[in-house]
Amino acid sequence: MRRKAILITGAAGEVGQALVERLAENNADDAHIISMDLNPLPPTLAMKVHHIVGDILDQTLFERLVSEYDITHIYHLAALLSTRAEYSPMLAHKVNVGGTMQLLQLAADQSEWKRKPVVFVFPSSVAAFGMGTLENKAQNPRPQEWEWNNPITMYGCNKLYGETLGVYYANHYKQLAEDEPAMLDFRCVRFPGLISAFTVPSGGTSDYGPEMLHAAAQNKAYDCFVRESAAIPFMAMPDAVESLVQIAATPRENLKHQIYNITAFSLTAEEFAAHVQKHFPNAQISYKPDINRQRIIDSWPIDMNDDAARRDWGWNPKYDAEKAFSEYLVPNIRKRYEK
Ligand code: AKB
Repeated sequence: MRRKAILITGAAGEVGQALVERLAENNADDAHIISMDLNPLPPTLAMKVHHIVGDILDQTLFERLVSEYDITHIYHLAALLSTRAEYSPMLAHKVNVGGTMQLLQLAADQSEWKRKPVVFVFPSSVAAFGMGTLENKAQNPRPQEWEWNNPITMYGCNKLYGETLGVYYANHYKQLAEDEPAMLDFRCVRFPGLISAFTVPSGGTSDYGPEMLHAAAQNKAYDCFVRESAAIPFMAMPDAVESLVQIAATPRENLKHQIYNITAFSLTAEEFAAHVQKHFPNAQISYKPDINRQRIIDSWPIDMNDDAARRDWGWNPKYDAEKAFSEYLVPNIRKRYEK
């Protein structure tokens, strides 16, 4: 019999590393964890899971995997982020759309073969929104999932299409009769900008927040690439990881939707800097807006309406801004750079 396994793609990225750590410590079914990325995992993590250095576009790799393992859950995290994707739109489309399609097809085939849906967890992003103008942004601070879906970045377009493909595979692929089991069980959260104490992001546009903080902890001056008043939603990494685990574990019948906004707190760049300066009073932060990255941040909402996630599966972030800085980010970042 094939061994039960959880597959995590993009495992060497920021969310990936935190999720690997979390699931290696505790996953309800004690399933085998297979992580995959183009890059190796840090050695302390690699020893906890079965890590494969490989490309999500490599079909033969997946054929081998499913011949050995019964994949019950897929956390598909691999993606090029918003700033990076603007520089390489073809590659972004290939990875973000082609990779998602490849994984969805694999999940659908496995679900059909086993006659039991594979749980497919897909992190989407605040980048799926596009507010059009700063006036719209100010007047509509908490869009619902289906509102303002007009992304202006390749990454945002890719994420929105990934969501649509997930819903298609789950609900419509092969035009199932009503009594047939679903092809796969697609569950998606839209993340705000994420902030980790242990990793520094790269290639994203919300990166100015974490970059500012990590720079201050290392006594380095920081030029923020957006203006003081730029506002978007954020979340501390432990909450992001818990949300993925939590939505995966929620009984299907409780989920009234397949796509959920989730968020924790919203800050302007200036408010973010004030939190940083409260803990690192010598932090040198100045503002040198980059016109292209500023445009991206201006297109994202100030906040997101996550009422549905709170109602359907009990989403409730542990960290508001105050607590995120004082209890998670600052103590761990201090330790990290003291070393
Ligand atoms: C990015 O900035 O591209 C990401 C995101 C908000 O999805 N951090």
